[in-house]
Amino acid sequence: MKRAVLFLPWLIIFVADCGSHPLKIAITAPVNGNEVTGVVGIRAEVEAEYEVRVVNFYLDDSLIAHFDHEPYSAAWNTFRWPDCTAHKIYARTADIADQEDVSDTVTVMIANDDLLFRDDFEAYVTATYPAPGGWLNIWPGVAESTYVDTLTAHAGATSFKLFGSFHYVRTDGVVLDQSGVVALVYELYIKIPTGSYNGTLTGFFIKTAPDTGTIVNGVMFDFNDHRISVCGIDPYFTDYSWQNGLWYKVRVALDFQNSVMSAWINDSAVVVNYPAAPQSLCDTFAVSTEYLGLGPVFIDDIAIRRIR
Ligand SMILES: [Ca+2]
Repeated sequence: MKRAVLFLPWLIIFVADCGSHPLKIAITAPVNGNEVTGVVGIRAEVEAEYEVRVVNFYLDDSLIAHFDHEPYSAAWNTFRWPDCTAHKIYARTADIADQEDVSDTVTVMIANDDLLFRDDFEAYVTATYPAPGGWLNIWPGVAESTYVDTLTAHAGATSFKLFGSFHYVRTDGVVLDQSGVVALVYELYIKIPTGSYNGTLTGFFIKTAPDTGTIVNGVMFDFNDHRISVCGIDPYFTDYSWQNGLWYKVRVALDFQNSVMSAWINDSAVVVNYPAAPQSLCDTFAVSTEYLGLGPVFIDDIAIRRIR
């Protein structure tokens, strides 16, 4: 009798272990009930005893991302959905024993308001190209060195590194939906690190020939004289000089009705009501390295808003 009591706990533990190989998935971002703007990171965590075979993300019951390994992380460009709409996000997983689990559903509201575009480069998997955010490559530069990087950031953990060479400018852009827009303002942060022999241009890209292009309604950090110039219809050379290794805030306001632009560097006005190129040339917002430069340029915290 005494011996049987001693053996019982062993039996209970053995039986419980047979049926317990947990598989559990949860959405860790975004947060349920929150408003979201710009490019949003969707992330999930899985608790599993067996190897995870698959993780799928669903947005409003449509499959939007499929993973067979970590990280379970996808970037969602909310500008492709109407503003002020609610959306459901959940994830499903299965392991190699064909056990399955479904996460709780997260519901978020898109609140882009006057934003035409915004990207802080935090939603992407490190060392990947930010295509899910709507970015497209225009000129290749050093393609293998151009990606979302953790080396430096104006805010958060990551920024977008563009790498240009002597022979190949690196240019990337985002096509904006400007229906109904008569004026806009864009802001971004730019850093050219110490040791980079490069400059940068940001503004609106125009292709002038199959293999040439230019930037209008923008700002240029020239590596030859380390001065900042403004690119309206014609260039305007400011007295503002820039240094390697620092983040600069660039802000440009465009009034298409009056065809003028104003620009600020670190909140100091460098030009006011300068003649600007027409809106018909401004469909693609772009960031670029400088022609004949060599090295990286970092970009972070871009926001483009309509002015009503
Ligand atoms: Ca960032």
